[in-house]
Amino acid sequence: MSESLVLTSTHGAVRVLTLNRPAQLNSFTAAMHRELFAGLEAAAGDTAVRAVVITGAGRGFCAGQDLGDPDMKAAAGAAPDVGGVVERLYKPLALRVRSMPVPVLAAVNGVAAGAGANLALGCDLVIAARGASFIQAFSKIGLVPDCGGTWLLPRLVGRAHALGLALTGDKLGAEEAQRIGLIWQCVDDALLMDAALDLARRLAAMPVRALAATRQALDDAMQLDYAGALGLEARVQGELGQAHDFAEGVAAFLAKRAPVFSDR
Ligand code: T3D
Repeated sequence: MSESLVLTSTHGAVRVLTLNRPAQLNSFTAAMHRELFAGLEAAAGDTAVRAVVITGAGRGFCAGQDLGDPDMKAAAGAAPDVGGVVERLYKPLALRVRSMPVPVLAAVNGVAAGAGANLALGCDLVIAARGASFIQAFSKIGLVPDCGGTWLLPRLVGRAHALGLALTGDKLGAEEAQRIGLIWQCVDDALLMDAALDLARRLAAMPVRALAATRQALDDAMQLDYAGALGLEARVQGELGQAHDFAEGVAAFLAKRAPVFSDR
């Protein structure tokens, strides 16, 4: 039997999904897409899971699309259906990550290129090993950033850095990525998984329904004016204010005890 292309492990309330094509720097085949999507679906459907970490096996995080994947090849003489691949595989994957009911962390262990970089950047928090790097490799092969890159990059680092990264396709080291605000944190290589799991466990113990709603509200507010954002906040607070976790958080605060959050 062939080995899984995405390894799944569970650490208390944290589900870790490890991209597992190390010899190809975990670049995406159609089969790896299916396994990652299924892993995310399973985590979303399991109420015991309260945070997800995505990482890579070996020395890379993910080198984007496997440029030699026979499943992606066009029929003889025809141009490849790159748009179809993005529509059928990368778009649902990016939307799945962004709509998870729990926080999603990327633990970037090595190079993250093309759609692999944007898979990481679409996660809620990105922690990278000092030796890791981010490459918007698309321009070098005549494409535009995909897997959410066109939307994510200018929002994360502003137009100047977004265009600098996307046009040059230059490699950006993890320290610099943290400095310009592309990622949350850069840690020593040997500490990456411990740091990612510590942070994921911390988030898992928090009111994760509110954390997922915070991600959604921040994304939604980018399309709104100030008054619209204030209205959005009132609506979402109205919903969360009816939930168990808010009552529990307030009760625990007043009783000077640790809260036990359970909503998802
Ligand atoms: O259908 C569609 O195409 C639409 C979707 C597009 C989304 C995209 O992601 S487009 C962007 C695709 N990705 C790239 O263009 C990146 C290609 N890779 C690289 O530029 C370099 O490999 C890296 C800069 C990421 C790392 O360089 P380095 O020197 O550390 O490693 P390497 O020697 O280049 O790679 C190691 C092995 O992984 C090597 O195989 P080998 O020679 O040992 O058998 C290499 O061919 C393989 N590999 C790396 N990236 C890919 C790959 N194989 C297939 N596809 C890859 N993307």
